Amino acid sequence: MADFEEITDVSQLEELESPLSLPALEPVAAPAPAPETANLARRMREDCLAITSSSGAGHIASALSVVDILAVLYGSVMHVDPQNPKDPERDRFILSKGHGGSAVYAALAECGFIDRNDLLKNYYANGSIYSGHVSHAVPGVELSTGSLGQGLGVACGMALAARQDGQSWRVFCVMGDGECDEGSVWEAALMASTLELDHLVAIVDRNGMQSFGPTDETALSLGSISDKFRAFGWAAVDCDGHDHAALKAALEMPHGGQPLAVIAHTVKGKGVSFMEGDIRWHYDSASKDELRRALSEVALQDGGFPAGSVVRMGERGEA
Ligand SMILES: Cc1ncc(C[n+]2csc(CCOP(=O)(O)OP(=O)(O)O)c2C)c(N)n1
Ligand SMILES: [Mg+2]
Repeated sequence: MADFEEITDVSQLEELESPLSLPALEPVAAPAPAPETANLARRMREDCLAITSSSGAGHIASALSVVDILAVLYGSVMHVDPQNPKDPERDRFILSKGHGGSAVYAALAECGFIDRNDLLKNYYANGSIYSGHVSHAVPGVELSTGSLGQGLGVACGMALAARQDGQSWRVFCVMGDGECDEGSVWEAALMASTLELDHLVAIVDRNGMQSFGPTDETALSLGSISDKFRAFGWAAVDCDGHDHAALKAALEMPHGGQPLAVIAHTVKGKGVSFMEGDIRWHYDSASKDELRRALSEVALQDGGFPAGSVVRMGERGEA
């Protein structure tokens, strides 16, 4: 017979004897099942926080912003094999906003491409393959990036190669919204629609911030990015970038004959309350105390985030 202090599960309450008179348990609606990738995202957040904090590296908020996008891609959309990272038939992934590289390493570690302990020990160390901006020296990484605006052009070349070789693999390219200020992004976007690169999916991490503040106040005004891609001849869709079911549906949307742009509305620093939307965390990394607080919040996130937890750009009064 369990004592009240030993109760760890609601079902054990029935085993309790009086004199404790407990109120009848109200029937509650069953929670929506957690998407299979929510657990992966939680582990990735923990890895990103740990490696950036222990090494003193920056860009943790940029990594947390894309964790859910990468968890859905690696966990349920892309065809990739950790045992065979160079499989010629694999889908290709490019993180064009290379400063968020810790999120890619975390995905690769959690999916078995690289050794997690090796990553935890050597991230950002002198001579290590795990540089802060993502490096193709790491198994599973297709392209080193960091100079913004380069990834989409390379992704176009890959998608063209897939089609010319009669292959069915796809290319996924994640860009930042601040990165979309680069003219080279729009030159590549025009090329993709001109060549009808339907193997290509661009994902924009629309967190509304870049390095020094909000995108529209500190740099160029972006307005509706999906409207811009449509005007450039792409299929385009907006979605909540932390809702895994919405992301999966958007990434798998039929887009016959055209490249697809998914505008994922996100929160920079998502998952750690004191990092969300605070520009400090573009460059800063968590102290030991801050890391402890952050990890304790993330530990509770196995079920993912409720749908609609992101304020859409249009609702903030932007076009
Ligand atoms: C060509 C180029 N210009 C400037 C930078 C410096 N820089 C690094 S991150 C960053 C902001 C990027 O913002 P965004 O693309 O929105 O990514 P986020 O950090 O919000 O994920 C800038 C300007 C760079 N890396 N490359
Ligand atoms: Mg941004």
